[in-house]
This record gives sequence, structure tokens and C-alpha cells, in this order.
Amino acid sequence: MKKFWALFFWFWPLVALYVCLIAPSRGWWFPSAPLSTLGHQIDGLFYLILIIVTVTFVGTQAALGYALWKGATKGSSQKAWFSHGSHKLEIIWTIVPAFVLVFISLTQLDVLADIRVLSKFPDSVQNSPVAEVMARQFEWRIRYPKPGTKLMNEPQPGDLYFVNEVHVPAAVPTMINLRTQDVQHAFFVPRLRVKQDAVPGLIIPVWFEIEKAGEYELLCAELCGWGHYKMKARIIADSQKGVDEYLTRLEVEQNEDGVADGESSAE
Ligand SMILES: [Cu+2]
Repeated sequence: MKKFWALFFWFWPLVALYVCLIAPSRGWWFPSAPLSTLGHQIDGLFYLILIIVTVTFVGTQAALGYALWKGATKGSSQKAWFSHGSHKLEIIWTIVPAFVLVFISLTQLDVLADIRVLSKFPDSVQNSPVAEVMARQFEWRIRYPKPGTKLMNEPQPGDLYFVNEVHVPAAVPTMINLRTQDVQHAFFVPRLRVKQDAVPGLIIPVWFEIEKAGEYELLCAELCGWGHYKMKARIIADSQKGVDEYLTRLEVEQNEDGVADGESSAE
């Protein structure tokens, strides 16, 4: 029975190794391949950490199995060795994880800067957000600048509005201004690997480059109240021409006064 437990603990590292090796090709960890340029870097960091965790798990479980096996096979006359209070071991298992953590934090610095630091954003998007995304309980309110003008922080006459649907150009870097009207929310687009908290009082620029035209689910990733579960929207990535056409349609719809063409002049 003692040998069984040693083998049992040796079994799990094999499972972990197997899962770690086949998971990326099966797509078990992510909803799909990353569809934004930054997404590839974020997935790279995830896999780096996955490898470190797997190596650590396999190492510690194998050591545990080895200790159990030794205990199970030695004679009853041999005394056990206690490591409790060993300074040497304490120093080793403090320094090794510390190095690993410092290594991870240094490795992710560049990616974090690309995501968060405005001066590192692509030149084409700096200071030119395509829309403001205002989170509120429990929907996403989108404000586009009047076609041909720049988005201002305060609403302007002629700005265009829509709810729960954002149209952005595909295949070019795009920036939006993220805000919240009430509590804290989080702008989360899983397939793009974009996740950013919306914090009351702050205007937070968020940039991404969607590789393929299509529809992407936008979710709130912050428990923001009773209706959090239904705080969903769509991001529609289209050609620049498609986005312009959409905005023109939106402008016509928004300026519709209910009077048919020609009717007002006839009066
Ligand atoms: Cu929310």
C-alpha cells in the first residue's frame, strides 16, 4: 500500500506533462487563437508561465513520490531524517521562487508597457480615439465624434450614439476612450485578449489591432451589480469604408425628425 501512494504521486506529474504538451494544439486554455496583435504577446506570456508552473509541479510531485518510495522500501530499523529547521533548505526554496518571480515580472514589462503606456501606443492612434465607450449599469454606451471631427472628452453637438455595439476598423491600430458613469466595470474582449478596468473619474485609452474583420463579444469582467451577467455588447470590425458607411447611416438615423422628405418644404 505504501508503494501505491508513491506511484500515485508519480502519476500526476505525467498527467500534468501530457496536458501541458497537448493543450495548446487542442485550444483548451483560450476561447480561440488570439485575433489581435497584442494577443499573441499575451498568449506567449501565458505559455511561459504555464511551462514554469508545469516544471515546478512535476519537480515537486516527483520529489514527493521519491520520498514516499524511499520511505516505503527502507527497513523498519532505519531512522527517518527530519529536514524541519534546515537553514540551507529554507534559503534555497526562498531564493529560487524569488528569482522565478523577478524573471516573470521583468519578462512581462515590455508587453505591459505596450498595452498601458500611452507614449508606447502606435503613432497612428495616439490622441485619436475612434469612439468613447461609456460603461454603466448594465450596458455599454458608445459615442462617436461627428464624422470629420475629433472625439472630445465632453459630448459635442452632432456626436453619434449607439448602445451595445461598437464599430471599429479592422487590420489597423484602433483606440477607444474607456469611461464609466457609475461603478467600476471592466472592458473585456476575450478573443482579442483585451481587458481593462473602467474606473470612475478616469478616461482610460485602450488600443488594439483586430486582425480579421468580424464580430467580437465584449463583456463586463467586473462584478458591477445585479445585472452584471447581462452586460454584453458586440465589437464589429470592418473595413474603414464599412465603418464610415455605418457612421453615415447612424447620422441619418439620428437626425431623422419623423417628417418625410419634401413634406416640410410643402408647408
Ligand atoms: Cu459592469
